[in-house]
Amino acid sequence: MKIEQISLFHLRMPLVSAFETSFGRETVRDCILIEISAEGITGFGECVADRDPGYSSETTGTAWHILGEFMIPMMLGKNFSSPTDFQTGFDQVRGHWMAKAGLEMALWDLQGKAEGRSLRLLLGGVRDRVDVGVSVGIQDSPEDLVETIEAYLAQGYRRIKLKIKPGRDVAETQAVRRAFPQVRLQVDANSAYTLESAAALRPLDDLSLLLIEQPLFEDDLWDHSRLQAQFKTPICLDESIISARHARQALEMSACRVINIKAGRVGGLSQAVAIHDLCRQRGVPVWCGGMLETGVGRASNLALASLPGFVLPGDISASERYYVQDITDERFSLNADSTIDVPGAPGLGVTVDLITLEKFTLRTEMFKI
Ligand code: OSB
Ligand code: MG
Repeated sequence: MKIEQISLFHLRMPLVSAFETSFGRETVRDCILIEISAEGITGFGECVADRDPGYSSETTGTAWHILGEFMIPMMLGKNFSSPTDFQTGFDQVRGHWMAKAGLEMALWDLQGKAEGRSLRLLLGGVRDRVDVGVSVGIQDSPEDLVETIEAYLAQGYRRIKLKIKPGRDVAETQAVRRAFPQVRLQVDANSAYTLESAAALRPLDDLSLLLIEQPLFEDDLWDHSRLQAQFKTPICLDESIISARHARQALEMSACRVINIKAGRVGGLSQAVAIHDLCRQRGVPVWCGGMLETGVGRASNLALASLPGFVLPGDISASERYYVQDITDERFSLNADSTIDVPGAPGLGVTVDLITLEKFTLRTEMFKI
């Protein structure tokens, strides 16, 4: 298919409630929606880089720059037979995984629509509904946290992830464990500790957590392996894993026992599937992470999480947990068994509502051959 036109939309969407992590507090979520037109078909992709470089070094600004100056000019007028082609074509662009992943997602959507097949089928998914949980931001007090979780459990979520940071970790997690002795519970530090300061997390090892996510800095693979040796709870890496090579190296040095896979963080769905395949071969459990996506990125996450190696619940919650108004006509809702249905329509299986899109667009730019 010949790529004829690509449009970028910088979106800013108000969140239902503030989301606080070790790197900051967000009340709105920025992303870039990418629209690719080829031979009468339109595909959409979501670049998950946020406004600030808190989670990763990429931002909506860096992604806009790399897309507009380099990647889009390289793509316009070219024939792409599959998203995998695109990966090899962009080998010479270093880094900028989220920018790449957003473009690649739009190509998957295009391919699925052209072939009349869902992304789930294209990727080799085996489930039509996936196990999900909710990621709960840092609250004002342990009591507030317990109350917030009570409400999510009442909605049907059966796996809870707590965001933690130094000083807001052990007491909070203990309070939640005391209130809900049976709940599937895990914590995420978003790189807030060093090997030394992580000693404070020792008491977490006695709380039957599913895992401890990304305690140390992104580039601390080696220190994660030293920390894992001190904990019986599995360490799960998020930020540290930016490619299948990193995943292999992390596993070979026992830096983690579980991997959180986010297509945005690793340069796209093809790489996400490659990490899934590697982990599956080695019997390492994986789960699908989230970046507070709109309906577009959520559809992609659901398709990815339908692959057989995704054996732990994903950070994929119902649309209403994130946005009052989303940009897709489809709203994702939670089933009674803490699952969400994987879209079955061609491509991502979602329709972008252009009026809502315009409402949340801060700036837009169109590139044509
Ligand atoms: O570390 O998993 C993370 C959101 C934004 C950036 C990083 C992370 C998160 C989440 C939310 O935990 C997951 C979701 O989309 O529900
Ligand atoms: Mg994380």
